[in-house]
Amino acid sequence: MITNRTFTMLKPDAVEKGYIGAILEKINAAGFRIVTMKMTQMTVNDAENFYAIHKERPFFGELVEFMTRGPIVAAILEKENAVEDFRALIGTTNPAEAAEGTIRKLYASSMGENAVHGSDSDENAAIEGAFHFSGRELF
Ligand code: 3AN
Repeated sequence: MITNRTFTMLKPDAVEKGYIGAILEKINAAGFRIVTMKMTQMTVNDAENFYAIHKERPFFGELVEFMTRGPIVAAILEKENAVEDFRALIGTTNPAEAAEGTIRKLYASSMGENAVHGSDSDENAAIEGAFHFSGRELF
């Protein structure tokens, strides 16, 4: 099923560096509506569950440590073709290869600390959004 929603997290590196406002501005300017948003911090258990798909990858431990080291901003975003358009707005996983003007090009420092998450499919957008938000928190 194609939906018009995606899920994002502004990761601990972006929050630590004070980039929340600048990144939200890019998201707004690209035409996304913020359906819901909150600042929260994932526990180790949360991060292991959220990234369970990467469990066997060599960087899994590093990823969990990074994602739990400080607060994140979680949000559900709405726009036509949301998943694909948001992936284009954030740029490639490796910020060194990201296109000019993308959020990762502007604000990320490495493959691991890449400032922002964007769901890779409509199915995962729904799963990831439900991980962080209850029905009462959707506006
Ligand atoms: P994306 O976030 O672009 O969808 P994925 O799904 O391949 O990338 O990886 C999920 C997260 O795992 C990335 N956002 C990044 O934080 C981390 N990650 C991916 N590849 C590496 C790597 N080679 N070394 C360290 N961390 C990585």
